[in-house]
Amino acid sequence: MNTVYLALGTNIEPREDHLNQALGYLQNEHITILQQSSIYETAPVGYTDQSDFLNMAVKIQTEFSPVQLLDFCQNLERKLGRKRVIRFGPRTIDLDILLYNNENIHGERLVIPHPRMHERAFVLVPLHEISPDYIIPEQGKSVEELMSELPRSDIKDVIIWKLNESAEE
Ligand code: PH2
Ligand code: MG
Ligand code: MG
Repeated sequence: MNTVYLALGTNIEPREDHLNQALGYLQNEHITILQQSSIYETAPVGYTDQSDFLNMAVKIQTEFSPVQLLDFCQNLERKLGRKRVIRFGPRTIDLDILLYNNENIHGERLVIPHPRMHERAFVLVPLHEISPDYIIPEQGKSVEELMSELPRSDIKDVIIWKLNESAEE
């Protein structure tokens, strides 16, 4: 069994429905959701002329290989109506594989750890809620350390939108 962290994002309404639908499909005979963060509202990063996102992180267990999981996630993105129009642009749902066990993967289709995760508050803040001490391979730093290196202004743009009470154990 493999332990994997995923990041979910959406900025097309109904945003919460898109997250809930994705979570529903992620719970299946090949994948078990172990933990999920609160839902955060976040200012768009990169391409800024678009609506605010809802973002969250989930910890799953799966028998899928990295590429099988990527195929699954991309199919799910299509099922939920994602159209790839602008890179970094608006989306009904984005499912990114952040971490796969402690592996470093540099494939044609997949780079793990996700190459931009360490600089993105909308990824690190939700991930920190469920796994602050996880050491990110490649960086050799914990989620907590990476988060503390981000500009304060980035962290301020990530606000709890719906608290998940069960995330804090
Ligand atoms: N995803 C992007 C680009 N910018 N900004 C926020 N706040 N949240 C995202 O999920 C996001 C983004 C590309 O995947
Ligand atoms: Mg993404
Ligand atoms: Mg993506």
